[in-house]
Amino acid sequence: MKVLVTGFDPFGGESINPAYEAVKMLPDEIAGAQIIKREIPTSFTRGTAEVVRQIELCQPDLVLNVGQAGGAAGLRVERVAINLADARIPDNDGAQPVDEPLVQDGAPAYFAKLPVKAMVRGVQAKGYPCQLSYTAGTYVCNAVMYTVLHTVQSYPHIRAGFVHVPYATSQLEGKAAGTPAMPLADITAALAAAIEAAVQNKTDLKEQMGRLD
Ligand code: PCA
Repeated sequence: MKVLVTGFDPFGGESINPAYEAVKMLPDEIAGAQIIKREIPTSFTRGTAEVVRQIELCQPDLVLNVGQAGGAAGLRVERVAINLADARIPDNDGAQPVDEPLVQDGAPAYFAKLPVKAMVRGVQAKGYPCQLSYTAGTYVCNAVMYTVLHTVQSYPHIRAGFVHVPYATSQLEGKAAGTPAMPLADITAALAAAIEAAVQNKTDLKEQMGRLD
């Protein structure tokens, strides 16, 4: 089994992106699956095009895209991607789309094709903070998640989804006191636990993980 794992390049003035830093440090094999690691640009156009190119090139069985969610206290396994770009800051190409669909006449949203609850529990079982999330935002991460889920409509055997990771501790300098972060080694280990759960669980857990907000 082949797993394509991507991480974004730095954006928004940061000098690293903990997503790609952690992806880079993943082992080459998790739960018997081969891990293929790629960096993708934080760009609405180039990031989405590159991930589709990598899917066609690598022919993976499972795709997990990973991005930074600054301010998150732990990992966030994303359940939903929406057909909307509304950028609070320009991407790495200077593009700042407002209220634009990602795919003209595309489905309003897609659900992750991964056992998201099993992934949350898998990460928590290793002692790392992790939550199920019902929005991946409206920036490049959501765009990549939506594009991948749209693309795999034509490859029904490919399972796919997205995980957001918090700031690495090394990024905290100059940020407000109390900004949450995790050591990069912990982000990497937590990500590996999420991948292990995704590889090992073909169906999701049937347990309540809903939210009221
Ligand atoms: N995080 C951004 C885009 C790239 C990344 O790592 C996001 O959450 O949209």
